[in-house]
Amino acid sequence: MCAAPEDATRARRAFIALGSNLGDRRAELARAVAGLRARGDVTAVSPLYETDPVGGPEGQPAYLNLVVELCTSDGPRALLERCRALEEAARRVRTVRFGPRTLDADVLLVGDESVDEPDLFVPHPRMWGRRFVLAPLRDLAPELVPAGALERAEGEVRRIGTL
Ligand code: GSY
Repeated sequence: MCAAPEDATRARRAFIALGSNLGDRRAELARAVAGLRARGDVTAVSPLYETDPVGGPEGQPAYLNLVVELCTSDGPRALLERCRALEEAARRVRTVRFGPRTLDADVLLVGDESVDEPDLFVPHPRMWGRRFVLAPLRDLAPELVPAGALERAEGEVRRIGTL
């Protein structure tokens, strides 16, 4: 439970993953974090990681990844809309599936809610196998990452500081 400023009853702890491997990656992430902060419900930003691409075409550039924590009364769909707006603002064009992108924003967790809809799954279905998600998530919320999950997950990650 998180203490929300205006509506403590509906506020939940939520986590959004951000990644970029095209253009000025750090600037893309900084713009996205600023966009999320505009609503006033961001409570923490993880350290920044440079990460090997998982999936997608061979030879993609490395990603920068981080996780943002919110204490929010927004539900999963409202958070998805915020993520999509950030991706649009970054002029992300979907070409190759899992290919390079200026910005990827994914809803990971929203309190203990589960959503299973055609365009929205919460918890994010692939998060438990991806080190680029679990490493920054563990920095913010170690109790949410099961023992051994980070070690079993795919992809090398290097913590490179903060945004
Ligand atoms: O799912 C998010 C986009 N993405 C990433 C990413 O953000 N980081 C790394 N390291 N690999 C990725 N593959 C995909 S798809």
